[in-house]
Amino acid sequence: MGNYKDELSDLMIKYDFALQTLTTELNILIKEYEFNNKINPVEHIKTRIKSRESAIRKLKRKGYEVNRDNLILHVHDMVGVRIVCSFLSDVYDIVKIIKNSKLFKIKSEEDFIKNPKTSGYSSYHLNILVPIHLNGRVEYIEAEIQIRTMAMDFWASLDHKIQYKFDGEIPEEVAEEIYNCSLEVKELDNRMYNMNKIMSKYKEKKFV
Ligand code: 0O2
Repeated sequence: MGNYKDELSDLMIKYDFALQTLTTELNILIKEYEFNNKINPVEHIKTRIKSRESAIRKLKRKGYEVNRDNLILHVHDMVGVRIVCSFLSDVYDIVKIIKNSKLFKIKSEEDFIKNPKTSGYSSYHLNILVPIHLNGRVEYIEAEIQIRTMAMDFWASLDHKIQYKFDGEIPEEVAEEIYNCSLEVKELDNRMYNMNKIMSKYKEKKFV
């Protein structure tokens, strides 16, 4: 394991460079959007590099041997960004501006809002490739961006705590209850979305 950790040192530096590039580009894209549209779609952004220990756990959970190649191939969220928005419509606007960025390449995307996971988890996932400049050449590093509303974020952090508490073996009645909560989160997001539409109608009137 000691050797494996040493092997990973250069990778961890690349992840760090990718996260810095990604964060800078995201901040620019979001500021530009705010300037053009006079709204603040983002509540907060969280970034992290997945720890080596967590990456090893993920590889084992997926049934892969723990080595550098498998980490690059099968752990897609070593570099992770979570963008938390106020309203559902903001989530899709943020997805659009990221997909329009000239800097990133889009690797894959999954809309767990339209198609939630069986747990009830919902969020929009974009897996992108971020260019980093190293020793005079460009290398692309994968990163996962999760975009969700505050209500979805509240649900996901609670669910994460529950999964941790039961070590993934969640009792049936708890799983059922957390799933039911996800339906209420969905309902709340829809109500907030409609309320926001009504509010913008009033805002328009005020400025006419
Ligand atoms: P952590 O601790 O948040 O980093 P992939 O990354 O695509 O190789 P996976 O698990 O097949 O791995 O992909 P998926 O399903 O897109 O999940 C990636 C991340 O989404 C997870 O990372 C979680 O952050 C989040 N996620 C997915 N499903 C759930 C869920 O049911 N509940 C919660 N709370 N979060 C979820 P990690 O590494 O599992 O966890």
